[in-house]
Amino acid sequence: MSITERKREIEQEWSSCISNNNNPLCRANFPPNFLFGVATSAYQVEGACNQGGRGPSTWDAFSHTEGKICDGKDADIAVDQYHRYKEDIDLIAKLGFGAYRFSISWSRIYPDGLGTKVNDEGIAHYNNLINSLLEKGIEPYVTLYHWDLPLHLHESLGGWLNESIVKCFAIYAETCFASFGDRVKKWITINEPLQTAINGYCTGVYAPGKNENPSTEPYLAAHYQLLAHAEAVSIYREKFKEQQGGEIGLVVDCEWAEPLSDNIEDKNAAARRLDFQLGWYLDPIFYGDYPESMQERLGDSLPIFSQKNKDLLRNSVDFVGLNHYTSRFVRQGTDKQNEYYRVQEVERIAECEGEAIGPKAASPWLYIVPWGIQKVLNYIAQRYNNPPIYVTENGMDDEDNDVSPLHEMLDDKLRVSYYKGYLTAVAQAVKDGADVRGYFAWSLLDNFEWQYGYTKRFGLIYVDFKNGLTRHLKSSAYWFVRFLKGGEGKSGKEE
Ligand code: GBH
Repeated sequence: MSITERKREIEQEWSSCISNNNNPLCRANFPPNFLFGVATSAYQVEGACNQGGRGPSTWDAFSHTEGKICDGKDADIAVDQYHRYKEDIDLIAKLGFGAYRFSISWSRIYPDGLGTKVNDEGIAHYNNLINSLLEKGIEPYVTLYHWDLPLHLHESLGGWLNESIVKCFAIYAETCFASFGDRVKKWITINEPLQTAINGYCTGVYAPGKNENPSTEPYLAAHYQLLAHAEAVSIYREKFKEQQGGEIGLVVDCEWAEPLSDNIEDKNAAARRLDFQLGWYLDPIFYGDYPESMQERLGDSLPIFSQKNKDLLRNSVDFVGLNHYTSRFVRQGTDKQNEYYRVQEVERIAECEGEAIGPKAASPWLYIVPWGIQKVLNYIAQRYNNPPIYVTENGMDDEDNDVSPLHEMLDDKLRVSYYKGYLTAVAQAVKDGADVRGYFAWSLLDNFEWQYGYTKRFGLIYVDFKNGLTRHLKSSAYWFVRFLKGGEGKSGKEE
């Protein structure tokens, strides 16, 4: 079947489903207690890399290495949220979001990561951030690890490849629970362990930039991330949960994999693709071990869980966080470039014979496919017995450009239509029965987009990097203001 035919089939199904249901989209399509928030991560927004006693992270070292970041920039200053958090919190309040998902920089708490001496200035900074959020009625959703590993842990231990990192993470996590848990009720241990495993240790496009052992190291890095997660959760549950009354989870990322045809080979390939993204992390948590398809294909490269590991991992989440941006058609095939896809025997297809799976955003990987999020949410609900889910990131990027006047950059019509489409699909998944409790837009503001530097803009708020990092609301931010007030759609008026 051609991509054109397959796409037409799915889109017909999708458009008949939305025209029967929640059209036009409005707040009332979601349950009244459904949470809307906005997200960032420490390295991408904080800056102040040498201030407040912060130690260096692997991303400092990586971004300072020539050739790693496409515009040659780093996040030493980023959008300076470390100093401007009050202004940013005012903006979150103005937009009407009920929650802010941010991450703590591990090396602000323990500058060398070892967990011997806590940096009080780091603790004070996050206390200020959390208190300011609460003053405005914004709930903090706190990620402990969003890729910025204390550099010393990489240099002295080999980072995620060494089992002793599990202990270091546990100490760090415990310090955070003890310091902030009286006010933070939602914890996320690790953001997208898949990306650290693959881009950190297979392709090397993320810190620490390793690609020498692509058929073994990613699986080791994933293994110790899972164990670190489980250890932190067990500490939270044993020492803090009863008194503090919060919840803890993990954030996984998954692009939807749609079989290109009804052939059994393609269906199996798409199923494997999901195993190698989601099952890799969620199967050990819900079922105690890696998916069979991974065990079969990886053999000895896949580490083994001891009984003790399995017991610790099992049910080690109160909720699943899902980061989702895009989808692909998938068929059985070989990818000779990338060891991770080669071993899965899958080929991901975004464009074929001039037809794409959806319109393109700025990042080369990001195609706009709203129906994909409904499918991935329903898949998680079915496969893992309907756990509580938060969509912890969803959004799209525009290309930075020097020529367009500001007012054009601010009128981000494509982003507005992205959010309308994806939120419609999330509402649909809720109606289908998936236990989705909340949704976070990525991102609050334009920021350091990893290997793409500042060339890609994901923000609802524009940051003028040439003029003192001033913040300007984009059309999508105004769209959220209306949507969150319950106005959007009610008049029946479409923009
Ligand atoms: C999220 O990852 C991150 O959590 C967030 O920090 C980031 O800013 C946001 O995405 C936007 O990128 O080039 O084909 O190898 C989302 C998962 C991981 C998806 C890297 C794209 C690169 C694909 N992303 N991946 S490719």
